[in-house]
Formats: sequence, structure tokens, C-alpha cells
Amino acid sequence: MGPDKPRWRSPLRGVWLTSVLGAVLLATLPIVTLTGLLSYIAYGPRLGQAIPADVGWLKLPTFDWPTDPAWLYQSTQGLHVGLGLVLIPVVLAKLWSVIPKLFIWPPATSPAQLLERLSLLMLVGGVLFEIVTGVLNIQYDYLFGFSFYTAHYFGAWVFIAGFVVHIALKIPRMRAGLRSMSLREVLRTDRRGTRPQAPDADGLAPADPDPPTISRRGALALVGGGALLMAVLTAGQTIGGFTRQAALLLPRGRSYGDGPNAFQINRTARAAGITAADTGAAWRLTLRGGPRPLVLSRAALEALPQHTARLPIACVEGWSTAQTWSGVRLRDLAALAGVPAPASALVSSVERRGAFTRARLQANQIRHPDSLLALRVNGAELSLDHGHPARVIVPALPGVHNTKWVATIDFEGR
Ligand SMILES: Nc1nc2c(c(=O)[nH]1)N[C@H]1C(S)=C(S)[C@@H](COP(=O)(O)O)O[C@H]1N2
Ligand SMILES: [Mo]
Repeated sequence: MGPDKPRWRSPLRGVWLTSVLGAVLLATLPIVTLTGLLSYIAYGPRLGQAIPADVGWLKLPTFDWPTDPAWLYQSTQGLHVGLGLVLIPVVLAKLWSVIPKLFIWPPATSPAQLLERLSLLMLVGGVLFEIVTGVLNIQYDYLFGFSFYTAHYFGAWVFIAGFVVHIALKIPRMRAGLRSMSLREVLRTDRRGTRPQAPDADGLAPADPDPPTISRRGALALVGGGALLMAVLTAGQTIGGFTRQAALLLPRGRSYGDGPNAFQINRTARAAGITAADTGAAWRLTLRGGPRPLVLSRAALEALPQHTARLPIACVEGWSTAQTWSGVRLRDLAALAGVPAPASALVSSVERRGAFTRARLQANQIRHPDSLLALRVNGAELSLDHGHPARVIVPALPGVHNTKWVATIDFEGR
């Protein structure tokens, strides 16, 4: 099928609409891509805990993920997931506008065209793959037989390669397309005044257009409205407050009742198999790395100097929530253990069977004055679901590394 066949005959099709949608994606998809790659770095590839751990020659420049500002990961990851969702209607509209081109047969008649078609396959396949895996992950549907992170990481590179080639090939045509009609004029034109664009070399405009059923401005409003709807359904999970009530795409529910511990729970104590025996009077914290292990009871921890900080938990799934935590500074614990200048620390949970039972922290994450082994939240005891008797909370740390139900901390010196 091709543009001259009696299909795809909307008179809105043409270089202008495709170029406008392309320009929006050109300005926004790089933000989704970069924040996604930053999340990989935030997980700590140097500490061997980014997923996938082995990325061959697709290694990113790694650096110590900062602890300032505390809302860094909350905003980069909120942007990654939020903007990614908001752009879905725009991506679909852009694909609709070029559909005739996607099915051209034969696919290529010259090597240059073959390269272009290949890059298109990577671009379209890549973006759809990233959308589908991303959306399924935030809805907690690990339906695939492969790791979400690994698939999403390599899928991103397929997309990036296709995107870069596509930009290089199409920028001149996008600029010409943008000039082919005046945006101001389009916004003033209703359905009855809507005219088809002249057939173009790319075959985007139909040779035999139908009469318009909607104006171009109506089509733009439809796409914009879809994007806005996605924003309303998503933004609350990062911004919080009353907007959280509208965050219907928030995978952890919107409210957890009242009281100081009423905020999202990633994994309940019950789901993690945490028992009263694990966390009751017999619970002890073991600090290792010094001349000999130091074992502290909960009462001993409470007797140490306490510090309070307001810090977000920001999950890779895009949701985040800032709470007021109190507990013992990690750097104080390191000093107590006999490792005053730790290079890293391995925090392990009493939890045994989950995927997130331990996390390694960088030196700057241990040193920060607001990095805590929290005993309390919002003035109350930590609830069992939020990690009682003690959990880690560190500024700008990806949520997953804020280990709950901590059992041991191994400090490593320089
Ligand atoms: N032991 C343990 N700690 C854990 C987890 C877990 O499953 N087990 N989940 C992590 C993840 S993915 C996040 S986002 C945060 C969520 O903390 P919350 O349940 O208190 O909101 O805890 C982290 N700490
Ligand atoms: Mo998480």
C-alpha cells in the first residue's frame, strides 16, 4: 500500500503536521532519554549495582551520584517517567502522520535508502518498546521473561541510534515543513477552511484527499489534550499534596490512611516475609569493618545523638514522597564502628528473599550530615511497613537503595 492507494486520505496529512509533531519530540525526547541514562548512573554502576551490570561497550561515563540537592533523583526520575507518559499521545500522533511511509514496498531501492529504513525501524521499534516496557514496569506488571531494566536499557540504545540518524537525515525537511504553513494561520482556521497540503516528495500528503472531518488546530488540541490528561494523571505522584489525589497512574495507590506513617509502601513487611521475631526485642544492628564487630540494640541506637531531616523517597517508578525522618547519622555509626573515613558501606536487611535486600552506598552518601539510619518518621515510630526497627534514608538516593529493616552495615575504609 502507498500514498496513492485509497488509504490514509486525511487532508491533515502533510509535511507541516509531521514537522510540528517532530519538532515537539525533538525538543522533549532527549530529556526523557538523558534522565533515563542518569537513573542508570544513580544506581551506581561503579559499585556494581546498576542493572544491567555488564553493558559491554555501551558504558556510560560514571561519577559519584550527588547528594545535593536532596530532590535531585526525585526530579530527574519524576521527569523521566512523567514526561515519558505525557509524550505518548504525541508519539502516536507522529506515527499516525507518517503511516503511509512505514509500509512502503519494496522497503529500499538503494543502499542509502536501506540505511534510512533501518534507522526508522530502530526509531519506531525502539520508542514503542521503551513505552510499553516502561508503562508495564510502573504498573508493576513484570510480565516478561526478561529483566525490565536490561530490556529498557538496551532498548534505549536502539532508540538513540535510530533517533540520531533520523534527526541527521530529516532536520532540513522538518525546517522546510515548518515553513510550509503558518502556525498562526493554522490556529485561526476552522474545519471548513482546512485545505490539504500539496503532494510532497516524501509522500506524506495524500494524492486524493478526503474532505476534512476536523481542523488542524482541532487535531493539535486533541493531541495536546491527551498529553495534558496524562500530565494530570501523573504529576501528583511527584508534586504531592492534593494533586496526589489525581495521580491515577500512581502504582502504589493514592493514600495510606492517616497518621505519621501514611505514605506509599513499596513492599509491605508481610510481602517481604518480615516477622516479629526478626524485628522485635531480639533485633540487633551489627556494624562491621572496624577492629571488631559492634552490636547495638534498638535502645542503644536511641541513646546516640539523633538528627532530623526532611528527605524524599523517590522510586525508579517515578513516584516520590518527602517525609521528616529522625535517627542516627550514618557517619556517626561509621565512626563508632571504627571506620571514620569510609569509602563505601554495604547495608543488608533482615529480609532474605526479596530482590532489594542490600545496597552499597558511596562515600559522599555516608558522609552527608542528613544521611540517616532512621528510627522515626514524622515524629512517630517507623511502622513495620516502612522499615521498623531501622531503615536507611539518604539525600538524592534512588528509593530502592534506602534499605528497610536493616540488620548489618559493613563499612569499608580507604
Ligand atoms: N528491605 C527492603 N528495603 C527496601 C525495599 C524492599 O523491598 N526491601 N524496597 C525499596 C524500594 S524499591 C523503595 S522505592 C523504598 C520504598 O520505601 P517505602 O516502602 O517506605 O515507601 O524502599 C526500598 N527499601
Ligand atoms: Mo523503588
